[in-house]
Amino acid sequence: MSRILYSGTKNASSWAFRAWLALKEQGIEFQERVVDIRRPQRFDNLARVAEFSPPGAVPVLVDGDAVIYDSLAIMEYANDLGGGSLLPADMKLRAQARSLVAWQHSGLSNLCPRLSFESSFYPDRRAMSPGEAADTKRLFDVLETTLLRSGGPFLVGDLSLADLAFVPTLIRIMSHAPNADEWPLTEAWYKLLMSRATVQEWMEEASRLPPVLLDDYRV
Ligand SMILES: N[C@@H](CCC(=O)N[C@@H](CS)C(=O)NCC(=O)O)C(=O)O
Repeated sequence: MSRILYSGTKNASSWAFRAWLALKEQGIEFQERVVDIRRPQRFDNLARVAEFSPPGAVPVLVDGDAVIYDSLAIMEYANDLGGGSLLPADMKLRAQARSLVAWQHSGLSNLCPRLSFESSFYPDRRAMSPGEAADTKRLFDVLETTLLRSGGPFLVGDLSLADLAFVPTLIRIMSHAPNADEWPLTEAWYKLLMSRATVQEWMEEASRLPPVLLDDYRV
């Protein structure tokens, strides 16, 4: 089997998590090579990735002679390989799912930037700042409305790339905001996603790793 996913340290690599999830959810076989992206070895390791993948970042999927980089491209490829079941068949619903994925990919990376994916695994997590609570409310209000419109339990129809793209963000936020009573549909959706075997497999491995401490978490 020639398909190789260059993934990242599991408690530090939210983008790799998304690509990995889409492949796993589609039942696609692949070998996984975990690239250690912790400092200082991060720089040498990613320089080696740059020898075959222009961005020099993870994730990268190498499938025979195709080098597919960026989590979004890998998620779409996983969906194609698996027959398209991770995007709705209806064109408008598909566009809605892609809008959510694109928003997560291009705009939401700056949401609560100091609540990194790494910080979800810290044993002593701090409280959210007022700004982080406001960012969370803005996002969760949208998710709640989206779930109300879809009728649940997923954002758009069946489980889709949109749900998977949000998993690491939900983990970052929910590990710092245990009370989500204001958004019952979002909380139920979060619990449903967390109960999936794929998500549990990643999180169990990630939880066993030594925490990756980042300087800006507490300042
Ligand atoms: N837009 C890229 C972002 C990938 C990314 O930032 N990956 C991190 C690890 S999670 C990385 O390898 N960063 C190294 C770098 O960008 O120099 C994607 O979605 O795949």
